[in-house]
Amino acid sequence: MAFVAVNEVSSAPPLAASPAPVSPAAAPEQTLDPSLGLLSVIGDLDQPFQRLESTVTDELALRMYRELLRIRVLDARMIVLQRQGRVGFYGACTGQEAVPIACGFAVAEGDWVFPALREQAIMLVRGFPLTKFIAQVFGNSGDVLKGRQMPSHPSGKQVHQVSWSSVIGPQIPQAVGAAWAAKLRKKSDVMLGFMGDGATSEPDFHAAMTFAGVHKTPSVLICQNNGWSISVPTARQTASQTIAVKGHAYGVPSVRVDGNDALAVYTVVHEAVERARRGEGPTFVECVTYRIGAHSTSDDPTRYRTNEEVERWKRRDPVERLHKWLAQKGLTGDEQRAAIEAELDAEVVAAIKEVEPLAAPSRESLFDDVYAELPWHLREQRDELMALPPAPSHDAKGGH
Ligand SMILES: Cc1ncc(C[n+]2csc(CCOP(=O)(O)OP(=O)(O)O)c2C)c(N)n1
Ligand SMILES: [Mg+2]
Repeated sequence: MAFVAVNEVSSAPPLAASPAPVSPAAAPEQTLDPSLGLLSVIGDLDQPFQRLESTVTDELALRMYRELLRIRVLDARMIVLQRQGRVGFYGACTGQEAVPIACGFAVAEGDWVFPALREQAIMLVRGFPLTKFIAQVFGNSGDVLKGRQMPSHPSGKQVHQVSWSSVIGPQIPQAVGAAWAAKLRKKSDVMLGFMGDGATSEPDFHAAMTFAGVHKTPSVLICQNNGWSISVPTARQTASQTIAVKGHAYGVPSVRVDGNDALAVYTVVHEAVERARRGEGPTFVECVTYRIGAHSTSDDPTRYRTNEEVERWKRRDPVERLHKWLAQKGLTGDEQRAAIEAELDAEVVAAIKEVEPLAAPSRESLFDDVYAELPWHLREQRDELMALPPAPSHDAKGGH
């Protein structure tokens, strides 16, 4: 691949939760295997990295900045709703926002997204309405999925995004299968398949990578390595030097990128998407990042990781780093940021107000969308259900 990278290193020690990167002992200017180093545009890292030339325009960087701020505001509001018992569950991507946001901009309209657990924001970047997104978390009649999915498991046909996968792994072969179908049908659509570091221990990872390599599918497989699989550190998932390097065994070109650098993620993923579209096959991308919050609203991360580790990663915050980069170019400032955040927060609050009072999905709708014509036994069940008195009001309890 055409990634131009030179080695850089600062004197600070590497971040502990990240798999040990290859020390760039080689002279500057020498290009390393991109699956072993760490490609970064913004740089400013306390560990060795290779400088990547950005393909992001200032205008695109500002659009990404706004989306990063939006998902952070939205996640914070959703967690409050869950803590107040107004929704049952929410899975935030706090600390990992750069990956979904940059990927949302790297794909074209016809491409499909097969998310894992932390990429739901891609659908917002691609134009899915905020109110419908929030209605899915409430699971009420404003939800396009009619309340049938777990809260925070949205999908949107109109923005080509399937549901996030709480089951770890199956979305990877699904993405590759869909890519193969696109190739057989001679379409130019590219499939993005996401996974966490934990998912790379699943047989589905092996199946998907094998198939992608053999059939040269137009797929980009992206691992968000956030250092943890709930309470299991990445070092207990694999003894491999990096996750990206595994791609070589499958014949899939692989890249390891600074996942907290939206500019780097966009540059790498956009090139991989366009490569796939040109018929040059799949790419495997490891994005090195960190989950600042809990695994989900059902998790207490203080039981398995130290505050010190969290604080170290907060210094690599993807929102702060892009803010600083833009501010240095005179493209934003603290006041501008505060104004955007206030505007986005008002939008989120207004959307919650609009959506929360909506009624639960109608009981009758339970029987829709499976059969073109309802079989007799389901007709009987529906009639029996509809003859019952209305159900007590919806309550938000539930976990995951
Ligand atoms: C097949 C399967 N095994 C176990 C689980 C329980 N589980 C839910 S999330 C998770 C951790 C996933 O870690 P990772 O893939 O690194 O993603 P992350 O949560 O860090 O984004 C596990 C083990 C599951 N949902 N499905
Ligand atoms: Mg993980």
